[in-house]
Amino acid sequence: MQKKIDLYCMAYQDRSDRVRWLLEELKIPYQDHFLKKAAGEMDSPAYRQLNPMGRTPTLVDGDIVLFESAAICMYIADTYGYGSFAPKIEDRQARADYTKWMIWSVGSLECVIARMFTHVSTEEEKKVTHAFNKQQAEIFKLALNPILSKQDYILASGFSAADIMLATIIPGAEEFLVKGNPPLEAYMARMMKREAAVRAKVF
Ligand SMILES: N[C@@H](CCC(=O)N[C@@H](CS)C(=O)NCC(=O)O)C(=O)O
Repeated sequence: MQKKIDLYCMAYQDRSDRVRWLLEELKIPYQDHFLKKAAGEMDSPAYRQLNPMGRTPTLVDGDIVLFESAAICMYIADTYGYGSFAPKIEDRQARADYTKWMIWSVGSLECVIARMFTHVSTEEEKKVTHAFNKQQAEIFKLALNPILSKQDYILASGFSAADIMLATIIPGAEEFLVKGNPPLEAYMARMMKREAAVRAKVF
């Protein structure tokens, strides 16, 4: 029997959500390990061996130890879902698009969404941040809307780990990016209905 994968996390809806969802899609046995930051469990020498920064998620699959959620998802998709959840290298256009969206989800989308929640201490800051959020959402729409208006998934080849990355990150900008934007409302509704996402308690 395949040894269970160990997934270290803080809660269901932290950045381990995307990893858990992908594991559920692929029906791979895994064990959650919920770490209590306040109790110092992310600072223990044993955990710091796995993740020197003391952050989550971290994945242990036999001799493979990985942190960084997009990297973990790429590893799982290539190892257990190659050709379906990750396009094959020889499918050059699909693989290039897949890599682009996997990196974009964290490198362009999530880091800006994280910024949307800072600089809100004063009324003046809130105004500036609100304008920033609206402006950034319009830029994201330029990338996402043309594709999601014509197809159900971000890749023409079908559902992939890239959809899991996007659908776990996009809700962070719900008010600016999803609400009143039909292609993304429909996309998120499709994603939220996936049985594996429900089992992984993503939404
Ligand atoms: N870019 C990293 C972010 C990792 C991260 O910041 N994780 C959060 C939980 S979602 C964390 O560990 N926070 C605890 C802390 O910063 O001390 C990834 O995608 O895995």
